[in-house]
Amino acid sequence: MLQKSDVIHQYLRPKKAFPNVWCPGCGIGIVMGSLVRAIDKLQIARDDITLVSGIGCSSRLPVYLDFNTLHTTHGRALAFATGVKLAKPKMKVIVITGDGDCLAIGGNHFIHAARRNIDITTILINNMIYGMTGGQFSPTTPSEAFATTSPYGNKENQFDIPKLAMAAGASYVARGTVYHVNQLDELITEAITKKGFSVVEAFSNCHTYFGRLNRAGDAVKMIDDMKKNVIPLKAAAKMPPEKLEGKMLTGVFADLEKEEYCDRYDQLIESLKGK
Ligand SMILES: Cc1ncc(C[n+]2csc(CCOP(=O)(O)OP(=O)(O)O)c2C)c(N)n1
Ligand code: SF4
Repeated sequence: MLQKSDVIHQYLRPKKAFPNVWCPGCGIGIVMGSLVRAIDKLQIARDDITLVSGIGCSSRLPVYLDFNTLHTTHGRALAFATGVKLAKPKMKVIVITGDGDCLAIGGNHFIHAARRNIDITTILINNMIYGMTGGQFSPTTPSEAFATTSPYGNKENQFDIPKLAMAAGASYVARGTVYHVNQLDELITEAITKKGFSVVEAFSNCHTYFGRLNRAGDAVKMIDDMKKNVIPLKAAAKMPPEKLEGKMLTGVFADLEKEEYCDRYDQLIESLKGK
């Protein structure tokens, strides 16, 4: 029987795509493992899955996996994914995106995909910086944090991804980290099975840029800090606000039953037949 850690090898494109571009210790590979284990657990046929990404270190992920894959332009993964889903409503469409890709240039697509509640799963890898282009600040870079474009500290406020996704209309919203791998596997599994727009924020480390510029340490230190700074939502509900200061909450923020966009579109077509 395959070990849990070996499952991923069945789904790689070893000859075509390797060696990979990621820095040693980057958390994006951990997210890739979680995604593959979720798909393997659900036993979805490869041909029934399309992975769509934009541009960025996070967005390289689908390149290494043997599914239908679309590596598109920066920020536009959700726009392409919407097209795929409308053309092939039975397809499981999964978007892999970074905080810059999804929330800066792609922010418009993100809120409107959530507003429509279209049946797409978005895995948003949040490393709080633009990794691929050398460490510019992104919409999730904390206030006063350093980036190559904020040498005196970032003067903008950061998005809270779960709150943004919920306010915009997503039906499933969760946050996990690359330290809490078993939980991340479960969140991604639930998101894929959920009908409607589902979002999993996967908090990850970019030690090469965020870590170095903010003296947050190497990959091991940054991942270890996730263990120390994270509180599960259920535990947080019983804690006083002062104990939650500076902590990150993880778990399922929303799991709602809402009408889905492709279904509404089908109903419209049905109602117009013969008219
Ligand atoms: C239209 C356009 N604008 C800008 C870029 C340059 N660019 C490539 S990746 C990237 C940022 C990636 O950051 P993020 O999405 O957070 O992913 P990460 O690399 O951190 O995983 C940018 C600005 C581009 N390729 N195309
Ligand atoms: S630059 Fe950062 S996000 Fe990109 S591969 Fe390296 S550690 Fe990962």
